[in-house]
Amino acid sequence: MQPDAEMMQRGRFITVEGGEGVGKSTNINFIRDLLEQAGHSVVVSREPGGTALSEQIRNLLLDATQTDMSAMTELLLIFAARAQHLHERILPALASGQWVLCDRFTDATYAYQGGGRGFDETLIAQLETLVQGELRPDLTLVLDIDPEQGMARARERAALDRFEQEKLAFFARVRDNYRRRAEASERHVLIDASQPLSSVQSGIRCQLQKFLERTRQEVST
Ligand code: Z5A
Repeated sequence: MQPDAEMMQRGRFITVEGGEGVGKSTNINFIRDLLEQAGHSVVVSREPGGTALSEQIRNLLLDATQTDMSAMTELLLIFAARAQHLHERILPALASGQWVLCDRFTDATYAYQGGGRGFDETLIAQLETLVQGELRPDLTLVLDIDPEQGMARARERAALDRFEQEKLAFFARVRDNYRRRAEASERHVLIDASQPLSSVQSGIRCQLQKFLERTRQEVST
């Protein structure tokens, strides 16, 4: 098959990002429904996680009793989970023409391990290339909210995990990193997630319609 034909047949990779309690889980099914209405077969997944092995790694990462985990161990576990997720789920789905919709991906690593923990972005970029090769999402919706408002939403829901125990300053750095990356790239779209759900979803619908239109044009030219 010619590379162009492969590209046309390949599914698209959409990620949803943002800080705590921003509404990713709430909006994932809404996004899946819009994509399915447009005629696409959609695989919904999440990171860390998405396969049996990667979900075990997720449990380690979120376990609030793992108070001694080093930042390097955390970073490498995240990429280990991602390697398995790509191998077992994401790459086969994209190759078969399915669309993959993922709750968090490597932008979260830049935001949490880069912005939050202070790792040099060059190191994250090296791991990104090692694990993903050239694969990057085709569209990333970054839901943006003041961390205090997001934490208040998250707190209402359940016991706090290992990440959620971090201080507000950590989440402020996470947010800054997401916003900076979103401003610097065309594949990211920033959505104001502080609004009522219906407004957030109008914004998401509008961005997805633009993306679907671009995809249709790519396939027809
Ligand atoms: N992590 C990392 O460090 N590095 C990485 O590379 C990756 C991840 C991939 C697990 O992620 C952790 O892994 C995460 C970063 C780290 N850190 N933490 N914590 P996760 O995505 O599973 O966990 P999360 O960010 O904590 O997700 P969350 O708290 O479940 O947030 P959410 O999915 O964005 O929010 P939600 O559950 O949809 O909504 C929260 C509440 O707000 C809920 O009650 C909703 O009904 C309500 N809500 C949602 N939208 C609205 C609006 N618009 N108005 C009012 N209320 C709303």
